[in-house]
Amino acid sequence: RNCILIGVPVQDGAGRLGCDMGPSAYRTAGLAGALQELGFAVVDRGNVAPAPPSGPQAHANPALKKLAEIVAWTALLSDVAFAAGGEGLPIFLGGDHSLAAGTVSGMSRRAAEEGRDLFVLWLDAHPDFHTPDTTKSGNLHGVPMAYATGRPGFAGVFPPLAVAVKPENVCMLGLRSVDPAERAALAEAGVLVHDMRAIDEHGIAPLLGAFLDQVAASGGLLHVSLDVDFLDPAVAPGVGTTVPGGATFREAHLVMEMLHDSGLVRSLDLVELNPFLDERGRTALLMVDLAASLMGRRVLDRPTRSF
Ligand code: DIR
Ligand code: MN
Ligand code: MN
Ligand code: MN
Repeated sequence: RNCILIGVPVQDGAGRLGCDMGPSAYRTAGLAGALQELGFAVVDRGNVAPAPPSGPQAHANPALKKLAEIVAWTALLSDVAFAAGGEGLPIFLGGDHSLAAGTVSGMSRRAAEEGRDLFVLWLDAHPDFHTPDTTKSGNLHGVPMAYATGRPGFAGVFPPLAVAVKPENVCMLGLRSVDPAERAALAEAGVLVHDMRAIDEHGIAPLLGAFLDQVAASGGLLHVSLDVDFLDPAVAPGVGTTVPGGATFREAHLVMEMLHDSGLVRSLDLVELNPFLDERGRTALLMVDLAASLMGRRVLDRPTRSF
């Protein structure tokens, strides 16, 4: 019942400033106290930071922004996640979504160390499945899942990947903004993707439930990466890349409570919160409530599924 909070104030992967304030906002919104109330021993490690790169890193795609900086964050976070994943349940307080290049690759190595597969639940409006060659915006928060699943285009650019996540072990939920190059790459890789239309047609519970059954059946570890823009902007305005038509307050809570009941979650990213764009902390508070639900806060007791 160890919970490790790790602040990751990276903002160089996003197109605008402000995500560096995310870790402070989660602390101000009471994340540690909420977890302690649920019975966890909480250790807040403070914020981590890589040494600044000595100079820019060259690449054929002139659109790329802050490549050397994000490469440094990825190398650091991969080691931090691998270590923390062996000591308790790490919660990475972003920071923009580029941090997942490090956290997912580090947790993948951790799972392999235990002789198991890493599974990833990606809750996001975007698949973040660009490579350094295909991104048009050049914002590197758009590439972490392509990196972590070992897509071509990262060799000699990003840190070498110890253990790639199998694309079929990834479930993306909530997609509604997918660039053409990402759509093609997702289909080719065989990632399980549920866009908002799938959620509307089937409901979110059966889609998530089928994935959790798959994780349980394989005995894998589950990493959850929650991007604020998974949520509808009406309930979560504090993010730089709002996309209309996102998950509702109730859908998001249902996802978190199902994740808790599964007993499968080993690590969590809370990413893309931009406190500069928030309304009096409401997005930070909602993200804390969702994290608490994932960690066991509930209305009435229900049987926990024992896998
Ligand atoms: C878009 C937006 N696909 C890009 N990506 C993200 O810039 O490549 N927004 N991750 O949050
Ligand atoms: Mn994202
Ligand atoms: Mn997003
Ligand atoms: Mn709840």
